[in-house]
Amino acid sequence: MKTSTKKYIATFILVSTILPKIVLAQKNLPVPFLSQVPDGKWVEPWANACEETSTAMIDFFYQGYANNTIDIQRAKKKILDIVYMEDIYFGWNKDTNAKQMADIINFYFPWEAFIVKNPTLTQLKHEIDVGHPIILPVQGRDLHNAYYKAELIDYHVIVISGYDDEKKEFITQDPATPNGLDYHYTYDTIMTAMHDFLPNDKTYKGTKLAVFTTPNLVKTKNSDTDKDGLTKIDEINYGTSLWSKDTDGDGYNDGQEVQNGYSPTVSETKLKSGDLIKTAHKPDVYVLENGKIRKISSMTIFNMHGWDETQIFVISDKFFEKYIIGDVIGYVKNLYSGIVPSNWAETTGSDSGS
Ligand SMILES: [Ca+2]
Ligand SMILES: [Ca+2]
Ligand SMILES: [Ca+2]
Repeated sequence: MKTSTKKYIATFILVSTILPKIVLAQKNLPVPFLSQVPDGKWVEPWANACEETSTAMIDFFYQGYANNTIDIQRAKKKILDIVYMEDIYFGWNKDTNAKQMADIINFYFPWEAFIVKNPTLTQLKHEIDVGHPIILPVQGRDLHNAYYKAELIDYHVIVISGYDDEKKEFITQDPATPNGLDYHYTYDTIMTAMHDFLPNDKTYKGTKLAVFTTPNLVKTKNSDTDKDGLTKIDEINYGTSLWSKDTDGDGYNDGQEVQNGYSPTVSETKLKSGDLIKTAHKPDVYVLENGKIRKISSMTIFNMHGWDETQIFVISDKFFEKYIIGDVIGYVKNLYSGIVPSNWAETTGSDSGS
């Protein structure tokens, strides 16, 4: 082998082995940051909502939301939903430990959580490398965060979203301060502060563990925590709630509706005049009017009425078939302005096809 060829190979090996390490030295997953006090007021349930807020951040992450795109109302609703899940499952919501957080996730969320005791630095970083943020219970005062309120010095929960090998720091989403977005703590600080909850200010003696997460459903896909006859994977496919038996609130359980061919997400019995409907398999949109349904002849007519696609209810074929079909909503001629939409009887059903 020629010397120049050897040099080339040596350089190639050097570059290809060192370069990936340099690139991986810093990594941060786009977990959207949420404050546990969305309104800035340290009152219940928010003052004790670090566990729920950490879970909510990771849920938004697995739903594909990037950094900083969650509005306050949406954040509040998600956190309150989790408080409600804890109330219905445990009968209380304050200070949930690692196992209880993992249980709530595994019961009610479309992703999974599992506890790893005494995780090493390498294990924690590996989770970030594979795209899985971590929920970390800590002894709050060990984080030495100057922004904290005094009452947070015992049990606290944060999200590890990234790491920086050059600075030897974890990048976290810390819900206890408005400055918690991408908050850096040293590796040593995190490894020291890591403790599961123990009551009576004893968290510093709690087990060292972390709650790892994964979007892959393995253990829980066939579970039916809300006991409505639909498994977790069914509920995800039908878009129904994992923690409510009756997603659309019409008095019929999700499983019962699916089994009988009705929509579990649209309260079909409560549809009223003016509502827009369609079925899942056909593009035609209809407006409900005095118990009859009238087809909207084109997108132009739809837009001229000021309707919006988000207003359309996708109903079951079975319920659709119960309706009497009325006149099409099409064009009417207007001598002065040309063509205007009509919502009333003299329509012809003609369609420009536009
Ligand atoms: Ca279910
Ligand atoms: Ca359900
Ligand atoms: Ca229902």
